Amino acid sequence: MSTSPGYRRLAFASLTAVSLFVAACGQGAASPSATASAAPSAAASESAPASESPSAAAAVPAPFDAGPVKIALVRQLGSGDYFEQWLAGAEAQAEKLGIELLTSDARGDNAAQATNLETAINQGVKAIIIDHGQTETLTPGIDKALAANIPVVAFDANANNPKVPQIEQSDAQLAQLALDQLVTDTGGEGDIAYVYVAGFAPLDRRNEVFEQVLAANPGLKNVATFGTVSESTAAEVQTQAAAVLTANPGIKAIFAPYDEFAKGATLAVTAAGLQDKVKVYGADVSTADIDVITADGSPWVATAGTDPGNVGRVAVRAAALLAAGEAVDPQIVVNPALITQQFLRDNAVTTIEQLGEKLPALDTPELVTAPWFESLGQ
Ligand code: SR1
Repeated sequence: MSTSPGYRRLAFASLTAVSLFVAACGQGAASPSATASAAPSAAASESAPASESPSAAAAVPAPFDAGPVKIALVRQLGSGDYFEQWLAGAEAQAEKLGIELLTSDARGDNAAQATNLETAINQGVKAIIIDHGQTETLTPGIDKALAANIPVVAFDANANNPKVPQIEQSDAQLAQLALDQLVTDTGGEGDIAYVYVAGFAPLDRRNEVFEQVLAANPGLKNVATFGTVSESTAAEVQTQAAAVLTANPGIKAIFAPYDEFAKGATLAVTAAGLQDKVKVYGADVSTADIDVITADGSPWVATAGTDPGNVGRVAVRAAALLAAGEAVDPQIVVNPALITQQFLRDNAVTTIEQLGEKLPALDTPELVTAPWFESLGQ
């Protein structure tokens, strides 16, 4: 668990690239003609853009041509399978590009994340990756970073600033995939429960789809909405779900669109002996999640997600381009896939690496890239 607060220099871990079948296309590749770009770093602005010379395709631009480049990763939350695998991917990508990734984890404390953002600005970083967080608490720091010519890219945080490219996993599609399965399995009828906490950009986007699906399926009745996001989300959701199941014996499905939610719901259903009656539809996937999904009698029958390590790699590549003064798409979308319990069992998938072998589209090395990355060993 990456729970230590404050900043630390990261040891680099490798994560095997994985991929899965993609439900839809539309991924934005980095492009010099893309419309959103953050202000170039001071170092980058002193050198000619790589695209100006004929040999530029593989020429390494400043500041990457002169030793390790500091980039900050400012996280709101770092605990849990999703965030740990995301970080492993980011670290591996950073190592390949000659980036010293300075990572902070606010452990769910928005004020601490704002302070960590200020700290990053003062550390002389060439770009900043914001990972989750609230618009209000992040805005002053983002404005300050941009004013200091430090480009910023945000993953799952609404920066509300056209100079800050946004990375997301297509949360709408992710929710739709899981909910389509829920509707299919339930026939669009019956009591369901929903795990949701407002104020987190990806969860709010998924919630919009949940409300649309409920409206389109009047036979489905959401009898309880509950949830907690903390450093012990799964355990807290388990306790809440147990109470909800006791109070609502008619529930036949739980929509839990975050893997910590889904794990908590799964534990509660199993502890209550309701696994044959109540099914869980989740989000995200990791080796630990695959273990839970494929366990004998597991009620977690479907999840929709990306490879978190791949998303971490995409974020670091976007930050690298911005640090070099290059543009990236204003919206970078990593598409999710539906992964069912049946699929995992049929294919004997027990790890996320094996999942990647079965579903290669989970890895998106072409999403946000540049020829000069190859010169750095990417
Ligand atoms: C508390 S927000 C949790 C979500 O962030 C990422 O988007 C993951 O998909 C996770 O479900």
